[in-house]
Amino acid sequence: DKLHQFLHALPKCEHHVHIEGTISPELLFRLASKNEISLPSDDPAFESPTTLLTRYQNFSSLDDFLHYYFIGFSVLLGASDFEALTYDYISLAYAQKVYHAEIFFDPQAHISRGVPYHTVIAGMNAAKDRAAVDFPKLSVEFIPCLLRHLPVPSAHGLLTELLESGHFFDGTLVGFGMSSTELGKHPSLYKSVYEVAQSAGIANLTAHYGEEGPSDYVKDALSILGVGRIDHGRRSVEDAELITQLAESNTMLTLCPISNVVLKGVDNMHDLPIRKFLDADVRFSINSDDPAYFGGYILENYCAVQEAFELTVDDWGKIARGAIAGSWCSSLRKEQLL
Ligand code: ES4
Ligand code: ZN
Repeated sequence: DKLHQFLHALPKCEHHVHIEGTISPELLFRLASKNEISLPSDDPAFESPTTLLTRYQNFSSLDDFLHYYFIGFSVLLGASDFEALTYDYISLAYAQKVYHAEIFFDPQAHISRGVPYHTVIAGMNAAKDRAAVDFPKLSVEFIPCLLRHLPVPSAHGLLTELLESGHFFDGTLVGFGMSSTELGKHPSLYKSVYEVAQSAGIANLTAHYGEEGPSDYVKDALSILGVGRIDHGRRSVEDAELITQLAESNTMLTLCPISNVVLKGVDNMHDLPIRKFLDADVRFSINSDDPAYFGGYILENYCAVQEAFELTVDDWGKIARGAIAGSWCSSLRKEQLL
C-alpha cells in the first residue's frame, strides 16, 4: 500500500547491524563446506539450512541467540569471506534505501579463533571499496565492539591492538562499542576500557544497554563510560528522569524492534516505547541488529513499527531527520543525506 511505498522510498540510516548477524543459514552452510568447518553434530538444528532457520524462530533470550550467533562465526576464515558477507549486506541494505550504514563487528571472536583483525578488516574494507563504486550514494562506516561475555583484560587487549592499527584515526573505524551478554555486566566493569578509549581520542563511543538490562545500566553507561549513543536503550522508558536527560542531550538510541520481539524482550511490537520516545523527543533510529537471525532487514523493521503504531508522515520525518543528525558522519555528509 501507499505507506509501505513511502517507507520503502524514505532514505534510511542504519546504525545498529552486526555484520556477523547478516550471515544467512545458506551462506553459513556454504562457507562451512568451502572452509571444511564442521558444524555441531550434537544439535539437530544444524542438520540443514532449513532446520537452522526454524530454530532461529524459537529463541528464548539474548543468550540463547548468542549461542547460535557465535557458532556462525566459525565458518568465516579468509578476507574473502568477510568481503562477501559485507558486500551482500550492503547490497541488500542499499536496495532498501539505506544511504548511510554504520556496521558493527566483533574482532575478539575472530582473533580468538586464529583469524587476525587485519584479515577481518581487509575483507570488510574490500567490500566497502566495491560498494563505493557500485553504490556511490551510500556511505559505510565500521565500528568494532568489545564482547562482554569475555574477561575485561581481553577487551583491553583488543583496544590496544585497535589503537596500534591507527584505524580510529585514518577513517577505517568510526567509533567503538560493546555488545553481547548484558545482565550482570554493569557499565562500571568497563570504566577503565572506556577511559583508555577516551584518552586516546576516540571521538565516538557507544554501548549496548537497556536491551535486557534495566534503565540504571543506561543511566550509568552515560555517566561512567561517557558514551554519546546507546544501542537499544529500550528500557530507558522505565525512568522518567532518564527520558528527559536523553531528550535534552540529543542522545540517540539505536532501537531494534524485530530483535526485541524475537529475543522476547517484549511480548509484542505494541509493547515497544516508540510512541513514548517520539512524544518525549528522545532521538532514535530503527535498525535490524542481526537480520539473518531475526527475519527482517531495516525496511521490515520500519514496516513492523508502522503496523503497530500507525505513525504519521510527520512522525517518520522526525525519525528520519533524527537518524541523520545522530549519524557518525561529517556535517557535509549530513547535509547530503537530508
Ligand atoms: C546482539 Cl541482539 C544483540 N544484543 C547484544 N549483543 C549482540 N551482538 C549481536 N547481536
Ligand atoms: Zn546489537
